[in-house]
Amino acid sequence: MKTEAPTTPAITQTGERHLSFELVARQSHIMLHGKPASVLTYNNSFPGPLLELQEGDHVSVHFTNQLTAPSNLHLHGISMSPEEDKPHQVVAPGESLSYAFTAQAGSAGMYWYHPHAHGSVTRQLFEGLSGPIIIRGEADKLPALASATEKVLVLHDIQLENGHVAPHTGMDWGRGKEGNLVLVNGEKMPEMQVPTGLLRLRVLNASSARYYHLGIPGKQLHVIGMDGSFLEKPVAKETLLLAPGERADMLVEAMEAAPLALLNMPYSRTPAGPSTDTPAGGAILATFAVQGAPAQVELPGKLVEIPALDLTTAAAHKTLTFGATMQPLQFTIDGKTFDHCRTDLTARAGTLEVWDIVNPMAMDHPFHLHTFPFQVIAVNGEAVPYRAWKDVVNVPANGSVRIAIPFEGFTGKVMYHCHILEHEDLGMMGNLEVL
Ligand SMILES: [Cu+2]
Repeated sequence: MKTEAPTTPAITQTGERHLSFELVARQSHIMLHGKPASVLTYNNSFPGPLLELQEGDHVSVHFTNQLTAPSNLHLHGISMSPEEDKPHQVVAPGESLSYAFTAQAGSAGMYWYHPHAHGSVTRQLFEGLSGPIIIRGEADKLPALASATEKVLVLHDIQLENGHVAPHTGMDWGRGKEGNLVLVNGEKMPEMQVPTGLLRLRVLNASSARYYHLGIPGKQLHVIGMDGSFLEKPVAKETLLLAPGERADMLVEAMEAAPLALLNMPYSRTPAGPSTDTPAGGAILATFAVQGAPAQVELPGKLVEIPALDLTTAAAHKTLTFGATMQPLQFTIDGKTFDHCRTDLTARAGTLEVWDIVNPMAMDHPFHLHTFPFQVIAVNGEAVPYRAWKDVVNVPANGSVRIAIPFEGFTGKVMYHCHILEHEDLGMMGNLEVL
């Protein structure tokens, strides 16, 4: 990343770190892919600056809205009190608001921040507002990871017309707009110099609707983390699908000085809709110029312990069903569009719940829950063979996903919604109250 957010660190006598970050949202005139562009930024940076934390840190993020419209800040995936997440509260132009949390033990992973003012999330994010957060923990100190070359990759597509961000068409609101300019850390197809050895790629899908189907020809992706946790041990994959809002932490064995290309492979998230713009052989997202003498690489073994959840102890079993209406175009969960004041679901603090999220539509929808990380148990009835703490899960078209959620640590009202932001703004969101 090019920039880091201005921080005010303070270390207390007990050795605890208190970090305070400043983020200012504003319209900025920057260069994108060699052309002047008027976009929205945090701290004049596209994407926003990396907030780098350690488990145990006490963090406060001071947000100032210098846009001409209401906005706010959501610290996506962070397990924090609903009273501090406060996505229902908007910040008027010229006003500020602070968000505080403690980076919990076991929360080492990748997170991000973006606006969450209902009705204007899509456009504010599509026009540029997003930034990455990384929390580091004990597993980051394992020799294999400490010696790896780490690259943080923020994937954010955009579309420019005469130096301004192109508007949404009617079809964009239904399908989710995919910008024709796919940027990695604000650059089109950047080339990064890396030494031979293990390459650690930490990828954030900060796009409003575009899916990325990641692959590196000739290499396996050794996935070591997803969203808000490490996996217990690396899981080798040929390709990995990253829905909007999801993050992946992957190791690549770069033993020799030979270039590597990170590709976006074709994937159809709307079987009934128009095909995507990705060519059959994939589109290059970024390249890595690997340099140096041939290196021996060793993948890490055990990373962390993720508890297996005993589903027989679940206090409740809920089913959530996605839907839509055409006139007017709205998206629904359990037949309802979002109502700020309504409580759609309740859960008891200290209990485990199992949710089946059912998608009868001919289009994928990524499901996101605030504050409470969950484990994905099964996708389309097929058990997931590894454990991770997730906050976004893709629910395939005409499919379903089973998740298990321990409601630990906090009470209050939190949101759940589709992370295709057009759908969220058009109603595909609900309120859960944990009592
Ligand atoms: Cu959706």
